[in-house]
Amino acid sequence: MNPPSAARALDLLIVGAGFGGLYMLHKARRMGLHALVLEASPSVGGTWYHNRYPGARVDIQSLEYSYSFDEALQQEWRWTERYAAQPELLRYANHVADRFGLRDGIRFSTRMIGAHFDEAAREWVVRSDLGEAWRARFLVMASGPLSSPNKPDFAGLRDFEGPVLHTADWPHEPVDFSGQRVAVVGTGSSAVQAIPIIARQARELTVFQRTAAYAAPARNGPLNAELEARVKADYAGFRARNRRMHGGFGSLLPPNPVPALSVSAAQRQEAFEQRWQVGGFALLGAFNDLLIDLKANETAAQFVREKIRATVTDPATAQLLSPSHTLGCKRLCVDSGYYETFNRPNVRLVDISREPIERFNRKGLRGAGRDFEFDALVLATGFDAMTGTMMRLDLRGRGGLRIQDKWHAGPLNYLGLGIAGFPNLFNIAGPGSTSAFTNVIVAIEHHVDWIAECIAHLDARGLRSIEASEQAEAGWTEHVNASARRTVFLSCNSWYLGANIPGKPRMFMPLADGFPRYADQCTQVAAKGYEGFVLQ
Ligand code: N01
Repeated sequence: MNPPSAARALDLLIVGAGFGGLYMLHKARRMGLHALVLEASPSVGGTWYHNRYPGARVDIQSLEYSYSFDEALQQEWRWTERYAAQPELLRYANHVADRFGLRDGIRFSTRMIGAHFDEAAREWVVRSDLGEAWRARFLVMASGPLSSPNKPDFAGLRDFEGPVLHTADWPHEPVDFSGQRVAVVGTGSSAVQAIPIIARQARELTVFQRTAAYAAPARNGPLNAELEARVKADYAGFRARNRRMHGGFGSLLPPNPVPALSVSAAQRQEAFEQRWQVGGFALLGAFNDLLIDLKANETAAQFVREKIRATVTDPATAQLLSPSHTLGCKRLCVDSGYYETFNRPNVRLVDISREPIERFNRKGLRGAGRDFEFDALVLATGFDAMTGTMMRLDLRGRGGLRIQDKWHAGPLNYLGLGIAGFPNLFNIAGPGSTSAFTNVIVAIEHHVDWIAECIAHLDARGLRSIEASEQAEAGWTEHVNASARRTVFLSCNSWYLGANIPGKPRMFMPLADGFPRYADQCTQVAAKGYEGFVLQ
């Protein structure tokens, strides 16, 4: 890709108009920078644009999962439910785009396909699928950690005559399963949300499960007006308290600061039960060691298995639905009637853990040693998480270094924000940061603010490039690994590890250290003149 002379010049080129890209654009404009967003879709919203499967909703309370950067915005916006559903989240993203006049800074239906760093000019030359090119001083990847759907290469899938839908790439026209026999492959968060609703519509639903999921009840409902008023009376204080929480949310019910095995079995049961009644991720905060001590974790896992047994009437199905891995090692699902759905006469669960799907055919599939027929197929098979989107790009840094070569053994980075060999490129909510373990809007706002300050720092000093040093990068990679080793997260196969994608290098990608500590580290790096980065 030769740098085209006609390429238009920008301060910032931002990839993606989800929550990260929208705020980055707004922030850049406030700084007087000339910025442009490239967005492959025809509209804003990112993950909430694509994941429109039935039942899609956020798993962090909406009063928390929302922007904090503008007081008027957070005061005026009214969520209708405790956990907003996808259409409402999409309306919110559109509202933000309109309220801050962002649309004219976004090139829609334009996919960024590659970017090469021009060392002489110290600029990125970015190309779109429409053959256009831009030169930008900085490239900001706001393409999202969960934006490349995982579509497994099942044998014979093309032979299947019915519709094949993926939860992360759901059609925009309404999908009506009435009277149909539907198959769902996968039982992660997306499936757990979709299955109860599909089961109510379809004539017959067959769920193919490779690994059973832990799900805690959302206890969703209309947003409590008294709570909303209380939060809005001091929204800034509420946000600040959340930013001091490990995951950037949850200050309404902080974790219990004692280890699980320091109390009696009866006290443990009571603590779990209280949190179960609150719903959502509250369960994981019942004790302070559930995600770092396997024995403590097992007490909570056992509690959930008992709930499954008490809910699902057929003992064999209950047994199959009971996970054996560590609770929370794969992200805890937050559900509305998931386990109950398996009591319906039109729903059956098929274990494919030992005998996987062999192949699809015109009428259905052969798996678990049997043939199954259905009219429509839903793949709820997740994402090539954290790196999938970047690894599909023709992204080349200094000396033509390809991102595929740089990351062949895993996503090396420094602070999650920079990559050695890729000057002036910033990554929002990607690997090496706490993004996947954090209320992602908190993670996004933090990254955008940090990037903005960094650019202001460079500009104030007449510096033209910033690049992570290889030494800092190696240290950070070890830090991310060491943080994971102090937790239970290495005890199962998850997308955090890249284990859901055949052939993907296994490297624990998100930082499990907690948002407050991570944010402090980022602040200190900046305060020390961007220690670990080379500025020129
Ligand atoms: O994807 P997943 P997801 N054959 O990877 C199975 C966020 N999110 O879209 O566990 C058969 O969790 C796979 O099996 P296994 C959230 O961060 C949030 O559900 O690999 N099965 C698994 O059961 C979440 O963690 C919400 O053995 C195959 C499922 O497909 C992340 O997105 C809602 C298979 C994939 O589960 C991903 O969730 C939705 C194969 N070849 C998503 N390949 C909220 O609530 C995969 N599977 C906000």
